[in-house]
Amino acid sequence: MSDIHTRTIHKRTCHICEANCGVLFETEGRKVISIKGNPDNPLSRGYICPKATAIADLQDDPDRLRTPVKRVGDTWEPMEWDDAYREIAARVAEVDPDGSSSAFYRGNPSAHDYALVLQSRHLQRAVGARRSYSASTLDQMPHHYVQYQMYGHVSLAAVPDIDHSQHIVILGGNPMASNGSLWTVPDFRGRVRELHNRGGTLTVVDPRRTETAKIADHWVPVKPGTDTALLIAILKSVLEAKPALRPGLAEVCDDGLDTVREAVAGFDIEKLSAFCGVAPEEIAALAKPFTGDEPAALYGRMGVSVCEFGALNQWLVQVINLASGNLDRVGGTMFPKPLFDLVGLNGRGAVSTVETARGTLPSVMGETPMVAFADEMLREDAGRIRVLFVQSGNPVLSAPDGLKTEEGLKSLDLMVALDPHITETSRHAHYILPPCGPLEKDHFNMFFGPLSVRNFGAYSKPTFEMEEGAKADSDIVEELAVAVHAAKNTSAPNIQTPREQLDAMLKASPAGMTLAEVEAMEDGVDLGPLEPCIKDRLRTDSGLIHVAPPELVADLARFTQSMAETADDALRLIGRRHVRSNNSWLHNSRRLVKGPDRCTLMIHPVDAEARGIVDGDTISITSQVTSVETTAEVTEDVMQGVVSLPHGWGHNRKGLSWQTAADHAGVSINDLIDTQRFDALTGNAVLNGIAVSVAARERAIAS
Ligand SMILES: Nc1nc2c(c(=O)[nH]1)N[C@H]1C(S)=C(S)[C@@H](COP(=O)(O)OP(=O)(O)OC[C@H]3O[C@@H](n4cnc5c(=O)[nH]c(N)nc54)[C@H](O)[C@@H]3O)O[C@H]1N2
Ligand SMILES: Nc1nc2c(c(=O)[nH]1)N[C@H]1C(S)=C(S)[C@@H](COP(=O)(O)OP(=O)(O)OC[C@H]3O[C@@H](n4cnc5c(=O)[nH]c(N)nc54)[C@H](O)[C@@H]3O)O[C@H]1N2
Ligand code: SF4
Ligand SMILES: [Mo]
Repeated sequence: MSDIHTRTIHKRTCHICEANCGVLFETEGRKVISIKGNPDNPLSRGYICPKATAIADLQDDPDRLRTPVKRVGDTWEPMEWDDAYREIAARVAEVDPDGSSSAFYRGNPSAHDYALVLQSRHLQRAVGARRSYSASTLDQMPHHYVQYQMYGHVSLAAVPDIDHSQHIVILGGNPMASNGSLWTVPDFRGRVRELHNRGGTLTVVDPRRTETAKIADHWVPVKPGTDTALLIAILKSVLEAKPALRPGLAEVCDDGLDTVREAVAGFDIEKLSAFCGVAPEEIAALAKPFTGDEPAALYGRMGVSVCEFGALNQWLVQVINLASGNLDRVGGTMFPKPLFDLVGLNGRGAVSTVETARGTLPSVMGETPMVAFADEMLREDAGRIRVLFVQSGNPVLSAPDGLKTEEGLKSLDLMVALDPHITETSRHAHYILPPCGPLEKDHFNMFFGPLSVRNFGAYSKPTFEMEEGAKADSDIVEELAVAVHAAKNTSAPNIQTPREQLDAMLKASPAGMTLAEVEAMEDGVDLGPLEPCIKDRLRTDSGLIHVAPPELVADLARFTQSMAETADDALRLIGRRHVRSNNSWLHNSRRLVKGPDRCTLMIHPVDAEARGIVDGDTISITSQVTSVETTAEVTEDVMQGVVSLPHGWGHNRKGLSWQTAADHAGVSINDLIDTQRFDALTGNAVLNGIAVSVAARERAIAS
C-alpha cells in the first residue's frame, strides 16, 4: 500500500478489455503519477493501449457516485449502505418473494471482476431469480454453442497460435481496435510484425477496411451477413485438397467429416461467390493457407457471430481449421491450458430452450436471449419481469432497440443497478449501488486464461486501500444477498470470500498452485506457449470431437433458403470499434474523448454522391425503428452499399451523471436496431447488416 510521501510501483492487470495487459502504476499517496506497460509480463510484453491511462480517470472520476442513491421524483437521495440494503431487501420480499418475476442482467465489466462473478451467484440465489440475461447474447453465444456441440464444453475454445503461425485469416474481427476478443492477444501489432518477419501473412475479411485490414497483406470486403457462403466455399476447397484428416486428429474425431462433405457437396462456388460478393479467385486465395502445409489459423469474431447464422459460421470456422489439419497444431488453433481451468472445474454448460414473451427461444448456458429482454418487461401476463438487477451493464445503449428497452425499464416495480454512474440505463433504477474505484479492487484473469495465446494466469492486489465508506462490487452483492435472506426469513449460506474460493479453484486446476504462490508472482505465472493437448481437453461423452452436430448440419438448409430470398437494395449498417473507447463506458475520460467526433457515419463516396451528401454533412439515418442524426464521414474505407456507425454512444439522454460523456453525446446505433432478428440456434442478437436509408438532413427521408 502506498504511503503519502513515497513513490511506489504497483503491478496490475488492466481490467478494461480481454487483452489483460500487465500495467505498472507509479503512485504517490493516492495519486497515480504514471501508467506504463510492464515489460516483464510474459503475455503482454510491455504493451498497453491508450485505454490503460483511463484507469486513473476512472479512479479519480469526479462524477462517479460515492454512496448508494435512491430515486425520489426527479432527484437522487444519498443513503447509508445498510439502509439501502434493508430497503431493497424489503421490496424484493414484498414484490416477488419467490423470485419468479425477477431477473438479472450482467454486463461486460462483470467478466473482468472475478470476485463479482463468484459472489453475484449468491445474490441471485437469495432473490430466487430464474431468468438471467447478459451481454453474451449480444456478443458470443455462437462460440459457446459450437464449443459445447463439438468439444463438449461451452468454455473449451481453440485460439489462433499467432506466435507460431504462418497464416492468420480473420473474418469479422478488428483486433487492432478491440485488442482481441475470445482471443487474449495483447500487443497484436507486435505479434503481427513478428509474423511478417517470419514471412507469414495476415488476411482480413470485413466490409470495412479496418485498422487491422490496414496492416494486413490482403483485405477482402464481404457483404454483411453473407460470410456463411464464403466459409462453405473455403471448406469445399479444403476438403478437396485434403480428403482425409491428418494422423493425430483422425483418432480424436468421430466420422462426422463424411457427413460434412455430403452436406456441402451441393453448394455451387459461383452461386456462393455471387451471394457474398467475393470473386471465385479471391475465395481460392483465401482458401490457400488451408490447402497448403504451413501452419495457419482461421479466426472469426463479432462480425460473423452477431448475425443470423452466427453458430453456423463458428462451426464452419472450426471445421475448416480441423479439416485443414490446423486444429491442435503448433501455429494453428489450440486449446489453452491455463493456470485456472474453467473447463476442468465447471460442468459442461448447457444448451436448451426457454419460454419467453417471444415464444420458445434457444437458451445457451441457462440464459434468456437479450432480444426478448424488453418484451419480457413489457408483457402483461404473469411472466412479466417485475424486479431487475442490472450488474455493470448499460443495455439501453448496448442492446437492440434502446427505446423499447427504456420503456421496459420504466415499467419495473423494482430496479437495482450496480454501477458507478447514473447512466442511460441506471437512471431508470430505483436504487443505484456504486462500487469503489477500479484501483481499490483486486483482479484475476478468470475468463481470459482459457483464451490466451500463452498458458498464463495473473493475480493483482488492490493498488489502493478502499476509500472510507466504499465497497467492492463483490462485497455489495454479498451483503445484499444476506439482507435479502433476512427479509425473506430464508437461511443465508456460509459464503466464503472470493479469495478463499479462488484459492480452492487454483489448487484444483492442473497447475495446482495456491493463491499465495500466484500472488507472489507479480508479473503473472507463465506456463509457456500453447501446446497440442486435445486428448486431455475434450469433454464429450465419447471423448471424440463431434465434427458434424446434427443441429448445425441442418442449419445449412436454413442458409440455403436465405440465399434464395431476394435482397433489397437498402444500405446495410454495421458497427465499429475504436481503440480509445470501450462499449459505452469510457466516454467520461477526458483523455480518451478528446479529438474529432468519433460517432460519425462512414459512407462510401459513391453512396454519398448518390444522395448528395458531402463529408461533414449532418445526415439522418432511418431504420424500421426510428431515425437518428449524425455527421457523415465520406470514405473509401467502407465498401459500397455499407455504412458504419460505432456503438456505445447516445449520451444525449437526460439526467446522466457522466458529464464529459454527455458533452460528447453522439447517437446510439442500437436505437436503430430492432429485436426481431437473431441467430436461430443460439438466440444471439443480430447487430450488423441492418437495412437503413441515409439522407442529407434537409431533404425528405428517402434513399
Ligand atoms: N450495435 C452494437 N451493439 C453492441 C455491440 C456492437 O458491436 N454493436 N457490442 C456488444 C458487446 S460485444 C457487448 S459486450 C455489449 C456490452 O454491453 P454492456 O455490458 O451492457 O454495456 P457497457 O457499455 O459495457 O456498460 C458497462 C456498464 O458498467 C459500468 N461499469 C464500469 N466499470 C464497472 C465496475 O467496475 N463495476 C460496476 N458495477 N459497473 C461498472 C459502466 O458505468 C457501464 O454502465 O454491447 C453490445 N452491444
Ligand atoms: N477499443 C475497444 N476494444 C474493445 C471493445 C470496445 O468497445 N472498444 N469492446 C470489447 C468487446 S466487449 C468485444 S466483444 C470485443 C469485440 O472484438 P472484435 O470482434 O474484434 O471487434 P469489432 O470491432 O466489433 O469487430 C467486428 C468486425 O466485424 C466487421 N463486420 C461487421 N459485419 C460483418 C460481416 O457481416 N462479416 C464480416 N466478415 N465482418 C463484419 C466489422 O466491420 C468489424 O470490423 O472487443 C473488445 N475490445
Ligand atoms: S489493450 Fe488496452 S484496455 Fe485492453 S487490457 Fe491492454 S491496456 Fe487495457
Ligand atoms: Mo463483448
